[in-house]
Amino acid sequence: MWNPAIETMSRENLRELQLKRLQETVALAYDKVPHYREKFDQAGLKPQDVKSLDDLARLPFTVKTDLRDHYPFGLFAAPLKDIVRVHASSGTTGKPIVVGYTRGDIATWAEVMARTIGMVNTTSEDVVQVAYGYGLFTGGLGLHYGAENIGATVVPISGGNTKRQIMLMQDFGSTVLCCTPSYALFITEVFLESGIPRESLKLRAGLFGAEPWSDAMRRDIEEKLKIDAVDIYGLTEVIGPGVASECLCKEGLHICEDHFIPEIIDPETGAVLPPGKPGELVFTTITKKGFPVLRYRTRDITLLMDEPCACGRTHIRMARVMGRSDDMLIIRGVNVFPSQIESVLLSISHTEPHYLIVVDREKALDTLEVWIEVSEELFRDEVRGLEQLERRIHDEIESVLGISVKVKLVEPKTIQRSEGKAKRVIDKRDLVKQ
Ligand code: DLL
Repeated sequence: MWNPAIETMSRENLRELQLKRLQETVALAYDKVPHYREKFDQAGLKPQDVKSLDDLARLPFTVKTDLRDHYPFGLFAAPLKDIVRVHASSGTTGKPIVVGYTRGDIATWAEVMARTIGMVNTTSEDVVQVAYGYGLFTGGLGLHYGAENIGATVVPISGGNTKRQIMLMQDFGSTVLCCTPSYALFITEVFLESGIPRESLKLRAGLFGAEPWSDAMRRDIEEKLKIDAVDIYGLTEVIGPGVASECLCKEGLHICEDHFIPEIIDPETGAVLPPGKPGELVFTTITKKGFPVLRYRTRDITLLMDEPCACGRTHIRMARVMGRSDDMLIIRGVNVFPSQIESVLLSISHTEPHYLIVVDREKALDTLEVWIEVSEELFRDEVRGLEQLERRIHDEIESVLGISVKVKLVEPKTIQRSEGKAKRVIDKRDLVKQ
């Protein structure tokens, strides 16, 4: 554990710390950011109205379009001379959303990232290969600063050039791999094909996140690569990676609650939901000075788990992200999350974890087609085997979703591989609308 004093602190002390920091952050946002002041004024609220943690629920939400409307630096609470770094991610229009960090915020980030990387017991003896993209994306530099903070040897290779990733992993003795789960799969595939013996790698753990993946995909990567794979979560608007990460119990992601307060809300009504109930995740940062956010609606759907964790950490856990309230597909009136389809596909043998979901509209009727790669041996096998598999996938997806889908089995390597976040869904209905 990187910071046992904080990571195992009593809930009571944690709540006390949260309240003090929340009050400071609300005052900072009100004083320094005209947008927050206006929202507070409209709601008839003053920073002093936050007297307990329950008062958080009275504050207005912040949404992605607020960031767009104040592009690029309008929501910064510190002058540019105090901002030492900016990062950005895609917005709802052509312009990205931009966030800024003071020197202190970078230190906070390196702290929460050290906790994240420490989840797999990383020490200064480890060699950490950072294969997340470096640049405006927060993945590369986030993991980089965290690993350096621990004192591990960092290999800042960034994403791409998969053969070279494997060569350096072997030559440098990388023990921890950091990248998106879809890229981890791609690396695994190239590694298995290379015929390089597993013993020549020292790899023991992977920190995979930045996109949704399933437990089934975890097992697949773990078995093929013979490592522990944990899920790490974060978003640019809050800080980047380092918001929440799984410990080796692999039963939910601990949220760094001394820096970020989570809430789950009903995405329709905005009402706060209790632990155990799925809804939209909302975050309030309570230590950031450059870019504080109050009640930021992530659009990610998950639930909070407040039961104690076997690892001894006291910070609350969130379940794996189940989907997004905005990229949930509605097919013939039925809500469909790509993760539901992924889980079915990965539970079936002879299929590879590479798939694509294609949504279209034929004569006003939505169609859902799932492309899935099958194993080489099966593809060479007789047609009957393929037909049986197609039917099985069709039936299982239908029983989970309650709607029928068209299944298309494709040859290995047909679906484009990703070196960053994978694109799993093509919704042609959007193209029609434009
Ligand atoms: O993806 C930060 C990050 C980098 C997280 C590296 C983990 C590792 P953004 O590009 O702003 O930031 O995208 C944030 O990605 O709201 C989720 O929808 C999704 N996401 C991130 N982590 C996970 C995860 C980074 N573990 C958006 N599971 C978030 C599912 C994830 N979705």
